[in-house]
Amino acid sequence: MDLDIEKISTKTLHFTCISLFHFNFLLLSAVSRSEILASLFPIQPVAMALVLHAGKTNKNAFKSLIAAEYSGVALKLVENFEMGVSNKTPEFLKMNPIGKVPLLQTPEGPVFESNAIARYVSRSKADNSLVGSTLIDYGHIEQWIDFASMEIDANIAKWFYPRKGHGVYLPPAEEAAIAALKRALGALNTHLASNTYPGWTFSHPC
Ligand SMILES: N[C@@H](CCC(=O)N[C@@H](CS)C(=O)NCC(=O)O)C(=O)O
Repeated sequence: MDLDIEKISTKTLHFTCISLFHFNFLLLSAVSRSEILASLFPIQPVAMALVLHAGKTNKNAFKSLIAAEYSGVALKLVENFEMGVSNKTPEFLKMNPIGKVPLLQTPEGPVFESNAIARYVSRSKADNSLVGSTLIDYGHIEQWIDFASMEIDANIAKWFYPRKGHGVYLPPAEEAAIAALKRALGALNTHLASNTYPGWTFSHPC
């Protein structure tokens, strides 16, 4: 994959962002059992459907929706969500005091932060191969989740949002974000040259 950052349009950027989260969770798929995790945290499968508060196109909500799809976990989006309205009601703020989405409603109470929600959803299924089964699996899973969030998503956001008018546009700041993103994608490119998926060779979980 040859990278020409200058040629990437904002549409492509948005797509890249979404794909990265997809990829982020695909990489969880290669391992077979979660024995160590299960012994550390004996988890009861969640019987009731989980409800996710977010708009239908929220990239951060895709993380847990994809994890749920791969895991066969029942997760439904709340109906009639309206950004800036639904997430500012007193009921919502009681569940997430910062008033941001996604937010997950579980039988045991709410969970916010998209990565935490994706982990919760994946772990809500007993023996889920998505969550890894050894210490090094967990290290790799956390490594790529953090990498996607901090090295890729954060730099895309610094580039994308000012261009969309959400934030002050400063050319040197944009240049720095592009350079950092290019570095991260370069590292990912190097890794993918000899690995099918970032942590290990992908095998279908079913
Ligand atoms: N770190 C949070 C970021 C959440 C976030 O920034 N959500 C945005 C939408 S993508 C939001 O709810 N914004 C509304 C607001 O700032 O009031 C996560 O990963 O869940």
